[in-house]
Amino acid sequence: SDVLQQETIHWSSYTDKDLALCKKTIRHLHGRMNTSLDVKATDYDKQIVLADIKYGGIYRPRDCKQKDSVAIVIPYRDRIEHLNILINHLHAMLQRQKLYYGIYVVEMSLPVQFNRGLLANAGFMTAQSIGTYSCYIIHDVDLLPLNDFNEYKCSPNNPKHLVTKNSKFKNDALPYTDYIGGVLALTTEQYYRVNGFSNLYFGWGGEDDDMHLRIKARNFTIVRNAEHIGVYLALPHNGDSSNPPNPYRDLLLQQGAYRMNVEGLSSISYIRKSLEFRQLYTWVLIDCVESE
Ligand code: UDH
Ligand code: NGS
Repeated sequence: SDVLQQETIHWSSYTDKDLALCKKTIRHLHGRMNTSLDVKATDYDKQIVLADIKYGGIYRPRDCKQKDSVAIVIPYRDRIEHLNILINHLHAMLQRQKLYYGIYVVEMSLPVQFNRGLLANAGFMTAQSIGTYSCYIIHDVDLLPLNDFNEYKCSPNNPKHLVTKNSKFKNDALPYTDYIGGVLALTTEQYYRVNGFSNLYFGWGGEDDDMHLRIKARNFTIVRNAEHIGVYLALPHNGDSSNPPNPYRDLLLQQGAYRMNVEGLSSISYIRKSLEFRQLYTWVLIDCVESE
């Protein structure tokens, strides 16, 4: 099997101390890609350099050194086609961007309702314990970045919403100014400052707006790239019957800013049931437990 079970990764096998820092270069980039809706994971297989990806989906460029490291965290349940397409697409793009990155897919066991914020927090904690990343990108499984000038890095001063256009919305336009759904990048420090996501949003909706409240309460603003850069293709899917709209989301949001100091990353309660370093990503399975 391609699954390697181990608790630590042997970082010592990387020796990049003699390399020069990676420079931002557009030489390797494609710009706007013409990915269509009938995209398949195999469309990307030939573009990624498998030999350079460590088990767990961790990659470092060979020819230069990156001082930042990025963890892509994908809250996930039952979307295997999307996952395969996204993972292949991301490896191809992130390698062209010469980033030092790892990909973490975080899943929660049934029958508990899906909780994107809690999964993001669990992914953050797991990745932090494995690789002490400097930047975290919380990523929907069904969104493909179409312009590789959309660099998967954090902004040092403010959280960055990497989405400027999304094909799921009318005219691809973001639905409201404060919308930060889909793909959001926070430095490790920013993630701690806002106390992560709320863990209380079970079912669909609101956890991203709650995160926006937290960001605002800490006097951060949201930054975005120019409109033609953060372009995403939304892979079509039916509504998930297992992820119905959360009837409490408006109520939760009303008290969001008051709760943020005590509820979030600091209060998360879960059991890690599995950790697998798969060939193209690290897979984490958690069980929710009631917090006291
Ligand atoms: N996700 C899963 N599996 C699920 C639910 C959510 O993997 O069953 C993850 C996945 O990363 C997804 C993200 O959570 O990209 C966001 O969930 P979503 O794609 O279901 O949300 P979206 O807003 O669609 O794209 C929701 C359709 C139902 C809307 C009902 C409210 N009017
Ligand atoms: C808002 C939701 C957000 C969601 C956004 C876009 O209404 O969580 O719509 O949804 N907020 C609340 O429900 C409080 S979408 O059109 O992508 O399904 O991200």
